[in-house]
Amino acid sequence: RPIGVFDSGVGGLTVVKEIMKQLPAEDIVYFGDTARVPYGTRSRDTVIKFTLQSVRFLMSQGIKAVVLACNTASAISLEVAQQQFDVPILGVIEGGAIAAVHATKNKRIGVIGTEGTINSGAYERAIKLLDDSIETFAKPCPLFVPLVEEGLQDSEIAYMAAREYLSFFEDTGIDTLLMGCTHYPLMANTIRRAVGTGVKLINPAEKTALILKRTLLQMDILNDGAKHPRYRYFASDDGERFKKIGSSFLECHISCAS
Ligand code: DGN
Repeated sequence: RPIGVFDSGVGGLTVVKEIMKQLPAEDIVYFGDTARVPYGTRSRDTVIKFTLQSVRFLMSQGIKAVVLACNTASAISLEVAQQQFDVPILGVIEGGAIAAVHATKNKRIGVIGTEGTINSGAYERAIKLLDDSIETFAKPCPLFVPLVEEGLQDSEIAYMAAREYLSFFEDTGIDTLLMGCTHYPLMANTIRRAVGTGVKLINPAEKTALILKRTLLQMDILNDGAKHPRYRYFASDDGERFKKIGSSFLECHISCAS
């Protein structure tokens, strides 16, 4: 049975990429809610409603586990989703927090994400739970998502936006910056240019894929046999745009059903 991956749009493919790398034998069904993206600025209740509907769709595809690749959906609706469905459901917050706590030496971590993710305080809570002596500093960077979707992640406009948002961290002394949004790892070069090379950048997807692997292994449902996995992509709107942006995110051509 496949792993279901859900995102508000195309960004979750950065998480799919990590899952493909670390669990190369697993089939994947991806659902991007492109008709209703972005989730980042929506209310709590709406994000929960959209997430549950999307997971229900993935369940209809016979999946054995779900990854909420969307940081906003993970931050707001993970617990509710876990209560509603009887397959393991993972978000990306835990993995991101663990990786950041491991990476920091001076116990000062910055967090960036959508407004929904930052306002939820989910990353700060997860970090404090692991080590309450760590100080966190959080800043929403809403322009990064459209910049990446337009393919402008390495442009001067992106650099200006990064300088504007990330100057917030200048006097905080952070040594680690958690990229708490699916799209931000694709902008890592520009983010690094803006914060300097002394700050470690964390992509939550890497640790999330490892946690997924461990979970499947513990439940004895990890597929480590045949290496010809099947990947299927669904979007709730406009398969063409999903295909175009998704193919560049995954660095390979994909097709999509809507
Ligand atoms: N996938 C969303 C996230 O990781 O928070 C970003 C896109 C959005 O819904 N704004």
